[in-house]
Amino acid sequence: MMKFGAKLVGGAFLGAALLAGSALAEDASLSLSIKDHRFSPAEIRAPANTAITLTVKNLDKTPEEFESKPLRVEKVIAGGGETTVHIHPLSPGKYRFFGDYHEATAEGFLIVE
Ligand SMILES: [Cu+2]
Repeated sequence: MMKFGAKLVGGAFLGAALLAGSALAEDASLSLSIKDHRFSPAEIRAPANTAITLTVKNLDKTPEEFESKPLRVEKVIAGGGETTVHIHPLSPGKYRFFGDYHEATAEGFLIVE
């Protein structure tokens, strides 16, 4: 009985240590701008299995909505404003995003590799 208890405590301690370790891992920081209703750069790259902090600056005077279905993001950015998008660790792939208010021109891809 005691032996089992000790094992359980040890396991919980290891779990907590692993959680602390992953929380300390560096996020990948990316940034892009919107200008004339286009993303610049229109392709951004990030490492797989890494949390991403993406800063989106809207250099236009009109608002834009940064949206991505595969990334499950939908965020309005005021004209001249910026926002930060937190993206969970991803598998390798090509993830599309777009400006919902100017979808004809505002399109880009996050390439995870
Ligand atoms: Cu939308």
